[in-house]
Amino acid sequence: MTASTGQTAGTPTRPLVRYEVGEAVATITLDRPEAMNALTDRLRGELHAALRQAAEDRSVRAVVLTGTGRAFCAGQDLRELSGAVEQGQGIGDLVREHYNPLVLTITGMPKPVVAAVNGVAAGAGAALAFACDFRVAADTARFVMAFTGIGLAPDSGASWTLQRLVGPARAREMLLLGDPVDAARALEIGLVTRVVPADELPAAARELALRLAQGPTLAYAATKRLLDHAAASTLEAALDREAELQEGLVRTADHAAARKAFLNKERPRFEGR
Ligand code: T3D
Repeated sequence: MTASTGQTAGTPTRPLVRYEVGEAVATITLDRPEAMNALTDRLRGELHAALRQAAEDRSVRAVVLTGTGRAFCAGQDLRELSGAVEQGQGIGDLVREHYNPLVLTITGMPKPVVAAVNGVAAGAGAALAFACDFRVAADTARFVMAFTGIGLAPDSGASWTLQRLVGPARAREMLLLGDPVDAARALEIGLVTRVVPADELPAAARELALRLAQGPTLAYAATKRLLDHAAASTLEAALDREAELQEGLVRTADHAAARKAFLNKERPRFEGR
C-alpha cells in the first residue's frame, strides 16, 4: 500500500488524491469532497502524479479512478478559474498544459482503467471518466456536460470521446443542452458498463479491476492501442497495425502459457509479461 503525501515546500497539507495499491490494482481517489472533487491546480498535479505512478509501476495491472463524497468530479474548480481569468491568464494554455496530459495519460495507460463513478461527473470531470476503459456507476451518479452552461465548449477530449461512446446525435444533445443524464439513462445509451446500488460500487469496481489485473496485461495494452489507432485510420492501416502488434504478443510469456493451458485443457494463469 502506498499513499500520496500532499507535502509541498515543507508545508504539510492533506493530499487531495489518494493512491493505494493492493492485489495489482491501483486505486486513485479524488479526495476533495467539500468542493465535489472539483479540479484545482494542486488536485490536477496530484492526479497526474498518481496516474503516472500507476502507468510506470509494472506490478500494477489495473487502475480504478473514483471520488469521495457525493461527486466523482465536478470539473474545473470555478472559484480558482475565476481568479485565473481575472488575472488575465490564458485558458488555452491551461487546457493544453494541464488537462490534455491528464486525458492522454489515462487513454495511454498500458493497463485497463475502470472509472467507479460514485456521484455527479460534470464538465472535465465527466471527460476524465469518458477517457477510462470502463465506467461502473452508482445508481446515484449523473453526468452533466456543464461546459455550455458556463459559456464554454467541451474540452478534456469530451468532443472526441463522448460521440464515440454514445454516437454523434446523443453526444451533440448532451453537449449542447447540458441536461443531466442519470445512471439509468447512461446505461441505456451505453455510456456506462454497469449500474449498481451506491453502497455496492467500490466492490463492483474492484471486482472488475481484479479480473482485469489477472488478465494478459500486454494484450490489453495492445488492444487499447489498436482501438485508438483504428478510430482514426483506414481498414488497411488497422490491418497492418494488428499484424505488427500481434507479432510482439505471440512472443510473450502470457501467450505461451495460454497456448499450453489450452492444449492441456486448463485455465491460463496470466502474469502480465
Ligand atoms: O481551462 C479551464 O480551466 C477551463 C476548463 C474547463 C473544464 C470544465 O470542467 S468546465 C465545467 C466546470 N464545471 C461546472 O461548470 C460544474 C459546476 N457545478 C455544477 O453544475 C453543480 O455543482 C453540480 C451539477 C456539479 C452538482 O450540483 P448539486 O446541486 O448536486 O451541488 P451544488 O450545491 O451545486 O454544489 C455543492 C458544492 O460544490 C457547492 O459548494 P458550497 O456552496 O456548498 O460551498 C458548489 O459551489 C461546489 N462546487 C460544485 N461544482 C464546483 C464547485 N466548486 C467549484 N467548482 C466547481 N466546478
